[in-house]
Amino acid sequence: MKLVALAGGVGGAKLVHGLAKILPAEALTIVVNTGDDFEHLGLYICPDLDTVCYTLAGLANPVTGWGRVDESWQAIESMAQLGGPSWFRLGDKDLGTHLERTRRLRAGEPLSKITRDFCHAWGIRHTVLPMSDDPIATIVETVEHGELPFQEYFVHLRCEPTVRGFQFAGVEKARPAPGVPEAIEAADAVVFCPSNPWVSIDPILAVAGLKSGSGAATPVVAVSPIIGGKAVKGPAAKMYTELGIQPSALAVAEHYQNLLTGFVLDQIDADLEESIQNLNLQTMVTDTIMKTLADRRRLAEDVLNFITNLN
Ligand code: FO1
Repeated sequence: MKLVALAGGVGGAKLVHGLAKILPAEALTIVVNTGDDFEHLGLYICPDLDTVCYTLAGLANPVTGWGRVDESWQAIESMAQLGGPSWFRLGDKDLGTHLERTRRLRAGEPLSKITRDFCHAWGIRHTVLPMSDDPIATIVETVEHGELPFQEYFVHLRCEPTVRGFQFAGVEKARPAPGVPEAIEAADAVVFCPSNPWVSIDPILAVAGLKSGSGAATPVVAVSPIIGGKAVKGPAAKMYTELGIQPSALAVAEHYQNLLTGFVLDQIDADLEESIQNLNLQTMVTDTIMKTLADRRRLAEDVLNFITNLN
């Protein structure tokens, strides 16, 4: 089975890690959101791409989910001592990634090629692709501050502003990265990882597109990032509420509805299964919480079994 997984940061990285433990290298292509990317301190930072790669390489910080394990913070702390901006915590090891990526981007190399080389250096065998080599910036429209660049909203303002909507600046001119359309075309199934629908999966769909949906040749399955009305991590549930939608697995299924064949929801939300099936989606109820590596693998196995048994 050839699978394409669409992923944002921490939640998406956990499921693709599980999938990568089961599927051989040629059977899994991971397309990662780059809408969160930004230039900071003169460096080009790709948070979701790095989170996915560090996780697959076993280099991720297990506490935060982002950044590197066994990290030190000397550079950012000496900068803070000088009065420099330290709200976005870049660790010393992580800085090496940003320095080298920025150097190569400035030399004119595309992000997809740099990512391929970094994956090779980190021992990652599965294909990891940025959604695009072109700049696309997620902008969060807020009540209090108007339009905010994503990391300004997410990290600097701790997701506190009230969300009114989103824009993906640059998407009209952007093309999917080389390999993305080909991987989707060749896929036996596409999985939307349990990432934020608004700011992780939607930007990927905005540039990479998918032929919609139920009944189309390639099955598309989403795993809910909302469990019991709450996001496992991050502001997804808060965003739904502020946009006037009650956060739930059903709301996620409705969000993606026209693209999906199947939907995976947590056992806590089993009472929503019938409503989701009424959207003309096939469903699987399982334990979707991924605390351990074994959990990642188990959920990945469940998702693969679900896909194999879709009608
Ligand atoms: N998230 C935070 O909440 N605070 C940080 O200081 C922070 C730094 C950071 C550095 C590198 C990196 O790759 C990710 C980092 N993140 C940080 C996570 C990141 O902002 C978000 O997880 C994603 O953009 C949302 O998926």
